[in-house]
Amino acid sequence: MLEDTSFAILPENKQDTTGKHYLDIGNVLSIEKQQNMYQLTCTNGFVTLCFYTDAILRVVMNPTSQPVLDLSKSIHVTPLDVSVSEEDSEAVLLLKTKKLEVKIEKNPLRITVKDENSRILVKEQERGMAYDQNGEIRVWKQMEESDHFYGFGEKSGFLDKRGEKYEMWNTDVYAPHNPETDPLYESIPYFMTLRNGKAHGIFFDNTFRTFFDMKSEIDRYSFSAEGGQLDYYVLAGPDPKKVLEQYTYLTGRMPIPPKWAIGYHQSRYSYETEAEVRELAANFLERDIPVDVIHLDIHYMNGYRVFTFDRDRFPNPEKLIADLREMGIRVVPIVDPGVKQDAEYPIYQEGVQGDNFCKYIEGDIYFGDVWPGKSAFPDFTDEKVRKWWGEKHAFYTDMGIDGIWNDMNEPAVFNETKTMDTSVMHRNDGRPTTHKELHNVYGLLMGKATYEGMKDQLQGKRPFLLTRAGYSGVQRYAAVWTGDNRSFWEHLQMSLPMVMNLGLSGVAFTGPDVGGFAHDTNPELLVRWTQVGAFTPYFRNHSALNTKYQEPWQFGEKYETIMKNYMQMRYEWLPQLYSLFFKASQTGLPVMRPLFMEYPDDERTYNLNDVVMIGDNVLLAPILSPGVTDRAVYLPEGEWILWATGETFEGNRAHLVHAELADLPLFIKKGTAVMQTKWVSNQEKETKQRSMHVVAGNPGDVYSFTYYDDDGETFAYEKGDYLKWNIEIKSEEDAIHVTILDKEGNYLPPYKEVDVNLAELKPNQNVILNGKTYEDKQQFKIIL
Ligand code: MIG
Repeated sequence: MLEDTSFAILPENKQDTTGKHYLDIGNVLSIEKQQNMYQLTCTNGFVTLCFYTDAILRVVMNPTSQPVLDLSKSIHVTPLDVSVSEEDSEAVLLLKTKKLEVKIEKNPLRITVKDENSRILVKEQERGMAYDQNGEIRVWKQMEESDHFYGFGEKSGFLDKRGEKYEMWNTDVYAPHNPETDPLYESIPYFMTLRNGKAHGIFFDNTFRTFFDMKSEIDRYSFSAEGGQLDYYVLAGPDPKKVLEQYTYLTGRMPIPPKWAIGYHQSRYSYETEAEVRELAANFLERDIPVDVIHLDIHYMNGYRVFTFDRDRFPNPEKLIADLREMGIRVVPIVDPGVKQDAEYPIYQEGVQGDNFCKYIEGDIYFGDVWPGKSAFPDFTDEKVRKWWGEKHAFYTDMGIDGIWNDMNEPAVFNETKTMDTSVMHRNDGRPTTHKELHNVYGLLMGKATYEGMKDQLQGKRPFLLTRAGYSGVQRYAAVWTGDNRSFWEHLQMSLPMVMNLGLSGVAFTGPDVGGFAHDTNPELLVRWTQVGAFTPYFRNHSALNTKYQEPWQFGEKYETIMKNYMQMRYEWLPQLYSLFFKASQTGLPVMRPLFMEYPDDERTYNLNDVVMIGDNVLLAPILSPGVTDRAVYLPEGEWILWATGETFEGNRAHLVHAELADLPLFIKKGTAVMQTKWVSNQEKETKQRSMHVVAGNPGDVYSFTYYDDDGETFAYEKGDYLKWNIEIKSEEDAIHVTILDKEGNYLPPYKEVDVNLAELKPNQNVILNGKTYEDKQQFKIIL
């Protein structure tokens, strides 16, 4: 293709970075206050401002008419009643809430937003809001020397996005996933700025193709879209956690996942027959290697028709699913959006007869080539179609399936543009508009249809959904895997910043294909990747057609033993991970996170790509290169205990840590605790044992955390059937206090006690549990 040659850098392709061809919004001519909205009429357009909370400001610019405020596909809250003080003068309108100070300069319109301490969050100078005659809209903001940028959803490359330029346009990228490969499958037009240890966020809620440019100019960044309104939210922070809470307040948080979904998933494109799947499952059981899910990729279908099984390959899927369930394993099948054009295929018939497919304005169905050949695509922008699609999932749930894998939902189409014709006219719940406008939300809305449909069918059980494409808010419906990576060490390395930035973008439940999808894996890479996978929020090993098989036993016993050990470790850590997922469902905070989230004042964490945190007290420094058994590990302030050996490492500096192939450098912060269980067997995953591992700290250390548990598979927690403990660990000169500050919920777990193990206790220190001193300090129990 021509783009792959030097033709791509033709002189005519030079882009205008000066912004000269844009028309500025101009001066403010009048301001009208309507309820909680400030409506500005300007020389060249209209702008509305509105506070959603004390800490969240929305700004909307429309070049030609009053802004339309209810178009969002991801905002699921309405503005609160925020009290705003106003100071109006000829040149400036000043608006103040408890958390924000908004300065609106009128000639021309320039907006500066400060926080309660008069710290500047966003500021417009020479350039502000503007647009061009093709409908592109754009805004520039001042960029400080100390700004670091994070988020942007699913992007390759390093953690800190300063100096990058990104495009949001959901795209199926089989290869390559290079640091500059952009866009990928997800579009999350949101980012967080860290400036001198304080953070604020911007959510640019525009579903057209959008751009974020932190590269072209030294003191300005900008964001723009190919069409629509300039509609964005400023989130006040002031720290990374608060920004994320604010962002997920707007776009929603993940539901508590079923426990089985946070276990290990085994996948391949494809396990092609029932016999193969049975053998696979038997292997896991015989070898006592944990697995919760086996995925069925496209070969299970009859001619790639969704909602069918190929009965030659899978003669009795119902029985297969039931038998696997006995073994403690679930089946998750893939479901793509493309519906094969086939007059004899019921789904196609219903789709045509019910008028459920995407169409051109003239009324013809849009067809594109995907796996089944010529296919039609459900119009998920329509409530009626979403319901239809959701109900169709009874086909799977009736068989005992409670998880679905959505792929190709960018939507991917085998053609030059890789997707649907942008002139396709979506119904959009009564407000018809083009695919150009709704492309980026096609996957999100398919996810909504699928998740809600599954939830209805499952009658009280939690569905699991995995998706490739999405938009802001995707966390409400699905986990996200990072698509078609390769079995390269570079892709193992890149998976960490990718997962961290997805987490910083509100999507806590993510992970890469462990072992790598395309290309052939090798035992060393697979082992190192499995060590990381054991701690990524989503843990699935997946590989492509014609590549080496990469199940944990494929490379012999030596490697199998190591991988099995880490996979069992995943299950030992599930009580801790589950509590963190619970937190994510409440606050939006990610399970795997960058160090700066916990240590925003520590500059050395700002672009740290190879060390990650699990929650706020566990740190992972995996080996990410071949042949390496020693690596530098930067540890933030505090003292850190190497999990495997109990050795103490001082924080605020780097250490050289040794790790043989069997070793994973995992640290826990002194003075904190984690919850654990024991691995029993695949059939007995709901274990009857719980323990709390406490590491005594230094005098004065106080740590509090939440332990959460419930039945792990129903929505009974909504009615109070859960267990929630807020626990405090306090270290003193002569005692360690373990105190359950409060208990909540009616859930009666299968365990009746929690074993408490204490590490790092000094001989003169007592252990005081809920105010009572214990004799046997090493081993004692909390009775439920
Ligand atoms: O590459 O369904 O990303 O996980 O195995 C074509 C086959 C389509 C892409 C997915 C991959 C999956 C594959 N799919």
